[in-house]
Amino acid sequence: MRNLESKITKLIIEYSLRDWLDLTEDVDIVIVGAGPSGLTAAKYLADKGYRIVVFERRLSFGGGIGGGGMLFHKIVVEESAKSILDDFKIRYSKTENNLYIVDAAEFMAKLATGAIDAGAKIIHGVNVEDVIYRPSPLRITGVAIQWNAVVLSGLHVDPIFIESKAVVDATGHDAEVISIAARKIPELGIVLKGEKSAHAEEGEKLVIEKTGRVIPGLYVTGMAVAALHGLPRMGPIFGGMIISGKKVADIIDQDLKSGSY
Ligand code: 48H
Repeated sequence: MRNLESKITKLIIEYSLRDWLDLTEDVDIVIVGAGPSGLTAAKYLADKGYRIVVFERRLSFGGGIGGGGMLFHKIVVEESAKSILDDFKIRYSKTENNLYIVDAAEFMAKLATGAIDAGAKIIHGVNVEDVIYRPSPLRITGVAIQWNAVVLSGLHVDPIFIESKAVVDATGHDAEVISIAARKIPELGIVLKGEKSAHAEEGEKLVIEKTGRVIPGLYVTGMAVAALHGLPRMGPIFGGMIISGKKVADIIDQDLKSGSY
């Protein structure tokens, strides 16, 4: 080995490939999207000992968190999600309405740190462009992935595959994974209703209520729940997102333990 440049290159390729080789045989759950719901699900599932990979197409964490509310750098969280803020050591100011004000940058940084510290692997710049399915019994068994840089380039390059026991659509407003599965595997019978206009209380309540398994092997959390079930949006209040992430983690855990996933 000659110069430092060569050593840098060798180490990056060698250690990245080690991780990628692990992903070909060692993933329990693929989470698509490193927004609030995906990161929360990643932490609680990793805490339970599952091998988690989060694929995020951007080179950042937090999804819609960073924009706060119309770029004002705070977001709001309800009392019901306080224990999750505490689990992630996220600081807040409590207001008289039992609403908590959180700094957007701290929220996304600590959600990501919590997921990573629990053992979840987060890989940036990777776009999930399709799912893997098996017909009998009909179920989702993993994802097809592509570098997002390739997607943005418009080049025709085939994806590679990552298998898992469960795939979580945490892609936000467009419910991208479910939308692909609905379009390309019509026998799944998935109908995406599309998100409704704002009704914050209803949106928060129903997103949590409808979080869960869509079809065997495929789960939904966060705003993707609203897109799937036709639920109202809620604006920059995030209790529903993180409670939904925790709930999907609990449901997947139950399903995997009972073998009914
Ligand atoms: C890889 C992908 C893909 C893909 C998307 O939008 P998010 O923040 O999602 P949630 O549901 O965790 O949180 C929603 C919240 O941020 C929000 O927008 C709210 C509460 N809105 C209310 C309102 O009224 O507007 O994060 C999703 C992440 C993003 O980082 C995407 O880049 C990523 O998923 N992503 N990554 N492959 N196919 N699709």
